[in-house]
Amino acid sequence: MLVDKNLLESHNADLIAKHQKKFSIIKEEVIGVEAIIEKLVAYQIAIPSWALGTGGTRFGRFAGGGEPRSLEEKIEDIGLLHTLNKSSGAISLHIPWDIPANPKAIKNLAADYGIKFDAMNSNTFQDQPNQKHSYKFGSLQHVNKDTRQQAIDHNIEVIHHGIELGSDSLTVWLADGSSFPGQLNFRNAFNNTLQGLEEIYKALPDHWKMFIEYKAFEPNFYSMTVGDWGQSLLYATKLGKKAFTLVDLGHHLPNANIQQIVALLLNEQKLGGFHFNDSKYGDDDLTVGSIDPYKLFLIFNELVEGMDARGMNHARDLGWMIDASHNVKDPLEDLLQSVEAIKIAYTQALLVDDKALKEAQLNLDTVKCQEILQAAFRTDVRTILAEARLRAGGALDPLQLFRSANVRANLIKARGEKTIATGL
Ligand code: LRH
Ligand code: MN
Repeated sequence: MLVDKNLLESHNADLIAKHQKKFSIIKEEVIGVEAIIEKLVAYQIAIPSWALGTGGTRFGRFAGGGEPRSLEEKIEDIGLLHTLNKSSGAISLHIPWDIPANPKAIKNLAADYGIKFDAMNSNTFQDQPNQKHSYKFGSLQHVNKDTRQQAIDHNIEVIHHGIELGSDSLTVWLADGSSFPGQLNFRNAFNNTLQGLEEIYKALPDHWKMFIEYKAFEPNFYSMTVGDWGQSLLYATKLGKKAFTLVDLGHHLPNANIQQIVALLLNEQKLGGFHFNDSKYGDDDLTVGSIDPYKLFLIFNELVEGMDARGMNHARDLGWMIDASHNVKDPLEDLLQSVEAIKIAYTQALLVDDKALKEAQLNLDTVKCQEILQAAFRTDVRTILAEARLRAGGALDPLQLFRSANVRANLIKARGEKTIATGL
């Protein structure tokens, strides 16, 4: 066990006095703090199985050591995150990077760590060894019917892996598109893709959801066949009630108003979930909240307002997943920071005085609207998160305990310097 119970308890014992002093102050200031803590304890974020090792770019990859060598070790690492922050209670697998050799054993191992299986991810953006048809020119959009059928069959295979593990959703992200004008017939690409998605949709068990993930560019740089929220919504609407859009924060053109997109997708009841990360330029897959935490807060403000307007359960009714890639940070420390940033933005959004905001909006009092929003954003809610963790049996300061327990050094001792995790 990388962080055992005694280590966690002595860590909390060292910090408890200072924490309780701070908590006694903020609970006087914040209205409904108990209800907020209840929501925080229930709010779990799925960790991507493909982001537990060091990522890289086409210019280089600098492995950090002690990376998981198997799906079992990936679940162990997520188990560690969950032990520390009691907020990482799910894993999102990517097939074929994480095909479970023994699904039953994997399911039991995950259960031992309190980990559930969130959305399954298919992969028709890489060619596997001995694959009959190449995805170089796309998958479901492909001009060749056999290539399209191969991609459909793969997605159905992914659903079967998910059924064995207890997952209840499939994320389809397609790298399909074109890189030069004239290369692609957009209408045929759309119609082929829709037809393929319809075949996959038919294979979904009744209670499953399908998430259509859109992306503005990369790896195609002229058009993407699921290029923005409108196209994803078009597919999801034509497919049926089990199909939804998936918003990856890094998949937008510069300055896109993601919070407005989220509000409208919720209004259409076609928002399925998120791939949280942050970015300055493109699909940078950086630590959540590391570049623009105000944007993240504004997105959660729309989420809380829109979900409450529809009586949705915050923890259960949308897919909450991280999708990041770590080039210069320790992958586990990066994920701890991302989970914290997501829960900070969620808590600040819960602090927004929605009644006063709606009144100010109706009074066209723009100044007051901003004051109400930023009062919530400028509230330091970290002590409320720490209290929620403490009540859930987690660490008061996960990152500090991760370091004081020498977790990375112990992982390197156990696994070696040069181990490479499957994934991005
Ligand atoms: C594409 C994407 C998609 C995954 C991949 C790992 O950029 O966001 O969600 O399949 O990253
Ligand atoms: Mn993604």
